[in-house]
Amino acid sequence: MRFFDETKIWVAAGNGGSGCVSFRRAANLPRGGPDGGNGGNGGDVWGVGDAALSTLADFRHRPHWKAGRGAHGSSAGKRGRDGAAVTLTLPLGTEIWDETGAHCLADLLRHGQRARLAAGGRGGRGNLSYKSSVRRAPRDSSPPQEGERRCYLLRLRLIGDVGLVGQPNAGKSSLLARMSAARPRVAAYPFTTTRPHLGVVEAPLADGTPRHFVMADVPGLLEGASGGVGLGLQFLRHLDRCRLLLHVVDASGEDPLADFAVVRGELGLWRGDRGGESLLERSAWLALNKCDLLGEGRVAELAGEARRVTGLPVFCVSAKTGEGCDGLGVALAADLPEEELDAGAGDIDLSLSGNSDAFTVTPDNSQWD
Ligand SMILES: Nc1nc2c(ncn2[C@@H]2O[C@H](COP(=O)(O)OP(=O)(O)OP(=O)(O)O)[C@@H](O)[C@H]2O)c(=O)[nH]1
Ligand SMILES: [Mg+2]
Repeated sequence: MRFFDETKIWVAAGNGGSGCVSFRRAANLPRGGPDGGNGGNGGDVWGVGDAALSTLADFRHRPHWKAGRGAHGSSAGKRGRDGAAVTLTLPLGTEIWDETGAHCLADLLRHGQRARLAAGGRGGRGNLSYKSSVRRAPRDSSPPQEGERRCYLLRLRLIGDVGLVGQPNAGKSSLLARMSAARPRVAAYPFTTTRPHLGVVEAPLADGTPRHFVMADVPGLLEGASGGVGLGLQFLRHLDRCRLLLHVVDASGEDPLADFAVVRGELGLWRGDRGGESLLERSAWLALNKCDLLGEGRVAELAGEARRVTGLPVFCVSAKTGEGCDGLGVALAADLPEEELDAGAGDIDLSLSGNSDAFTVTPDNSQWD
């Protein structure tokens, strides 16, 4: 399946139903009075965050969504039925942008968090609602409102704690598979990974309590990726939310530190679409992978050199044998702050017309005081 992380959607909320103008007629009841009911409200369109999804592919195939219209009011004071709402389930980390992609309007970070994308139109008032002590037989009705129609750009920015970066074939997917239950494809050729993968890593804290964090594996970066070489830099967006970048370098390669420098260079050239800090300012650690292919002396020598040159915390691991992986997991768990990702993440209203709840009339008696 192809991975879609950006797509446009068009949403249309339902129109309100018309209010009814009618008078009660019965053989035994002359002048029965007005009895036209209000129209029902049109349905809203909602987006809701769902932790079980990881792509926007559904919306690429089906970009138009429409909620139901409100039914018309009818005689005997009957109010029309409200239109059915439509709910779009979106992967966590979906950002809702305006149509032009210039402003990010909302960010779905929590499972079940909702955003109203378009408000349904209010139903029109029927003539019953105009009846008063002085107006016994009103023939008025108010027109129903139209439902909102909006176009949004959806962008997926996956949520991970630790992002794996490195050149193709460095062993990023192997490391993710070793440390979590995720099973991304692993093979001895570059660009085995063509879309981001997430895995949950469990590692104990110093007091033995287990800590979970999410590790994100994205396609490898080549020199010139910023100019479109390989798969380019497009997937770096998914590392934007990671609190820590874990560089994975093939320690058995010709010049592991030069490989690392190439990746750092490309990270520096990436310009996020939300501004903010460059990925180079993000905390970074270095994992020298494939250490099983090197002699012990060479590993120690390389690790020392890497610490000196990069100034980063360095770990020697082998995704193949598992050596050093548990230690890396424990160190990562200890380093990650207990952060509330969803702090303050409540429901969001993006509709322009505000709440479509029924009319409220507040009498203003101040002039009589
Ligand atoms: N000997 C050895 N081989 C490894 C180790 N880790 C990964 N490999 C091998 O290296 C090759 C590439 O591994 P992947 O995990 O697919 O590499 P990747 O970084 O995800 O590559 P892309 O997805 O193409 O960017 C595979 O053939 C792995 O079996 C390791 O620790 N030791
Ligand atoms: Mg891979």
